[in-house]
Amino acid sequence: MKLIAKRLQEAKHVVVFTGAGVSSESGIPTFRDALTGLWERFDPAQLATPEAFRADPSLCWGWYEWRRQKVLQAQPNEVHLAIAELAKHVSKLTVVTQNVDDLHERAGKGVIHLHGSLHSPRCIDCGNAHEAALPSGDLSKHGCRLEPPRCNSCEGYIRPGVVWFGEMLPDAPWTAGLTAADSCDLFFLIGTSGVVYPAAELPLRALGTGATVVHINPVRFEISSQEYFLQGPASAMQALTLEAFGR
Ligand code: BJW
Ligand code: ZN
Repeated sequence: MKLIAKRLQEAKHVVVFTGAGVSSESGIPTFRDALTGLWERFDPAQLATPEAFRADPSLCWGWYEWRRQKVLQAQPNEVHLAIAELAKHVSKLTVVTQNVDDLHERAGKGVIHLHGSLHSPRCIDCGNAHEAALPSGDLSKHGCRLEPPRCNSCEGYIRPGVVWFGEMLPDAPWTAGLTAADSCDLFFLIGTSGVVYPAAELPLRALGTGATVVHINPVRFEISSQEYFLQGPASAMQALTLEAFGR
């Protein structure tokens, strides 16, 4: 902790790269954790691909609206807040997230969304943005079907504004993520299983340009043999910020 706190004090550009583990303490389920992960109960191929949406729009839309409602009811946790606080202490902080919630923003720090957002639905046919109304219908349990709204321009179905498997990451966030990873001197990887590409390339890019990479996760696994590993929940980020900068 002391060594990493010192690197934090000296860093010119810090990148924080987050995954579902960071929002788990706000009550948002991760994807792959045993027993609690979203995909313990649902097959991603049935919900998180464009083919799945076209095959059963109501099942897919109902699942995403259930998740969007959960996010709207959730609050940023101490990790989101610690990351926002860190921005006040370092010369430059870029937050890159795979998360599709808005908890970093609500904690006060703008982020690069690699995998889109639950809050920016669009037409599956013409791509027009659709204003997200408050979720409605019976969303009491997950697995409920809900007919998606229709596009005002072409009558196509409205889809969630997230990036599904087999889809390209949106250009601007992906390029911004690469630029940040290539130009930082300290890179934190927090609460992600690191199995989804191309996002999982970012810590390796940072290592490749000589940055210090710090991995925080309750479950130990390596992304290379060169990163520092802090085993434990994402709240280690709060402890690090305190250690480096005090209150
Ligand atoms: C805590 C904690 C606490 C818990 N504190 N930590 C074969 C090889 C390589 C690649 C591929 C392949 N086959 C297919 C691909 C490509 C594919 C891919 O990567 N697949 C792999 C899974 C194999 N990628 C794509 O398709 C991407 N596009 C692409 O490649 O385009 C090019 C292309 C185009 C056309 C054809 C082919 C290629 C797009 C990927 C989009 C991913 N989208 C999702 C769903 C978003 C929508 C939704 O929300 O439903 O994004 S997948 C899902 O995983 C979601 C997440 O952002 C992403 C990452 O998950 P994350 O955040 O890591 O969560 P978990 O649950 O995995 O991990 C949580 C971690 O937290 C765990 O480690 C816990 O221990 C930890 N934790 N509590 C700290 N308190
Ligand atoms: Zn349309």
